[in-house]
Amino acid sequence: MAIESTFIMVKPDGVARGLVGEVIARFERKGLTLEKIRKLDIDEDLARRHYEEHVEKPFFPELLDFITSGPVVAMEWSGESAISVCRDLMGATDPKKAAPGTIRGDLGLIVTHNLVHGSDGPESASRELEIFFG
Ligand code: D4T
Repeated sequence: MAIESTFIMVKPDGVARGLVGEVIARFERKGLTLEKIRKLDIDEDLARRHYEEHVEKPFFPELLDFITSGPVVAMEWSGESAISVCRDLMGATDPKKAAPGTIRGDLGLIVTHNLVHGSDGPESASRELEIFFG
């Protein structure tokens, strides 16, 4: 048994579309446990810290505009292999390519507006949980 904690965020498109409950329900039905949750606005400083590995990428300006465009819902989820299980439930980064049955595959279309973020490994999980929950 490897119980992990991971950072999950419903992005501004998911909050604006009223899909917070849908996302939470999918993780809950899988058997994961919601540990912490908060709604907040992301400012430019926080966006640059959270997306530090993407700051130099060509898509960063668009990502920055989007992630600061409205409130997000930040969460900590725990459970057996929670990091990879959450990534699997979310689906591929580009919703056009994400498998049906996943959050992005069922509910998204455009890569920038891909509804959710989930930590991609144990180091990013602890870094991101520290940024959003201290
Ligand atoms: P996040 O970090 O949001 O969970 O997404 P992923 O882990 O699945 O994907 P990522 O880090 O490669 O991308 C981060 C974020 O940038 C947006 N993005 C990505 C974008 O707007 N245009 C692009 O071309 C790419 C590759 C979507 C997710």
